[in-house]
Amino acid sequence: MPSDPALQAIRDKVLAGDRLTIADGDRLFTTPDIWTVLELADLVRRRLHGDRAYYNINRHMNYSNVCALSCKFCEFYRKKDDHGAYTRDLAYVREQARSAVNAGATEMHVVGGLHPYLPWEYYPQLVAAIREEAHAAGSDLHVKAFTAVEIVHLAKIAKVYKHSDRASGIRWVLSELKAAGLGSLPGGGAEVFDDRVHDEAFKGKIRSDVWLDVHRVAHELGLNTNATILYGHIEQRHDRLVHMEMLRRAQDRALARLGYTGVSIQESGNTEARHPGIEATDSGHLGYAADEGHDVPVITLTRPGIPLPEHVAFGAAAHSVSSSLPHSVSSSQPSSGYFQTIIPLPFIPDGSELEHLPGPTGLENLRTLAIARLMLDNIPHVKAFWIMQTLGMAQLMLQHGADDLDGTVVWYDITKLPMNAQGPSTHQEVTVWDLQRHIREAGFTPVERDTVYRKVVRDGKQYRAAPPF
Ligand code: V47
Repeated sequence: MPSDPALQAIRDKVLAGDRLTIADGDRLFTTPDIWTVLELADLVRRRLHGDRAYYNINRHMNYSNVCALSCKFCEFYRKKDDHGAYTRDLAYVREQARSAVNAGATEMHVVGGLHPYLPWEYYPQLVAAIREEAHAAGSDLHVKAFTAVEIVHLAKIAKVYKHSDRASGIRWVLSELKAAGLGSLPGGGAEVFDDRVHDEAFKGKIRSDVWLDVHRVAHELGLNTNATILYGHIEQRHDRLVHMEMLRRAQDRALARLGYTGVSIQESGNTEARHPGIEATDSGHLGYAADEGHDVPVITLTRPGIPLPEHVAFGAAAHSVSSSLPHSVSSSQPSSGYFQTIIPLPFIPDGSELEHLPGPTGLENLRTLAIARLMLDNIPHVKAFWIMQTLGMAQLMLQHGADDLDGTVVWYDITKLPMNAQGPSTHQEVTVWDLQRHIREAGFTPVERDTVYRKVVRDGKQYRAAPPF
């Protein structure tokens, strides 16, 4: 029984697996009864994933920190002649791929700034180089690369981007990268889907409509993608909910495209019931293509007793990726075209133009992640990215909505560790043993996954992905 009576109706909805509205989300953000919020998120998380908590062995690689943009929240970017600016050549990329394979990694997460001078050809070559090196070393490495704003940048430098028909240029770029071996898109660059916040904090970046277009086209091409929300800076809590609603609607569309119409649709001819949340947006517009019509069914994955659809069930797409190397160098690991994971990213002010802001507190981080689990009832995974949340907080998050920690990472350059005695450090590595220790201590069973959430089975240095259950 919640100590805040206003949470009772929300609790009933969560127990029944009904979709929450933005107004419900507002209440979850303002209630003093945070423990009920956290408990409900845990309930949903366990419904989806039981006591499993996922991690992967991965490497993050930034090909360049040179960026044409100057986003206020960003500490990563440099101008071409700035001290510390770097751009990696393909020899470096190959060396990183070899070292990742030697360490048993299954994933290379690759992002960079919007480089003003690198030619288009560099990017497919980069993807192919990683794939080739991994194969030459007798292994497979999933390339999860390029945020939506980078994809648009690539379409511009490849001279295929038309404002009148941006989807076709985006499709061309993604198809070329997929042919080179791209396996999925990371969730970065979404920030907060709000025009006011966009114009104040990251004006040069693409807006929500374009970000969502890139992900839609990726889904149409059969690539899975992730989504982030960067919170705790100049946005309002309500903005976070609108962001989640926009993602939720995009995911309804992606799942409907994959043929899910009957999972748990809230049957109603009433638009508000089919898309609860629309009524609660202040501006009355959600700013992207989903506004074109509300004919897409609501598809929740979190109803009790309803098995996850085949594509999103953990391990369902499994097949061997061991030394027999069933994939050609260019073909990527199987994906199917939807949002896999939401990753709430707490704003870390250090070194950015918004350094004067305090950044979110621990409880705010917990609450935001729990609300993401509750609102995003059609996105299977919630990641507590330990690099930004810290491993200690990530443990608490596993108990309140998160099911995934990301991976071993090693070098991370977007946000740096401020507490290193030598100054800010990009070396942020944990061992598999340490990840597992944190997961076990939080009361969960550690499960190594690959990028598309198949269980990884290891045999010495070889690994394969297999259905676990
Ligand atoms: O896009 C930039 C954010 C993102 C700051 O897809 C900041 O699996 C906090 O997207 N404080 C990059 N955040 C990270 C990212 C990510 C990380 C892990 C896994 C996945 C995935 C994606 O970091 C950027 C931006 O939104 N960011 N500066 C900052 N000062």
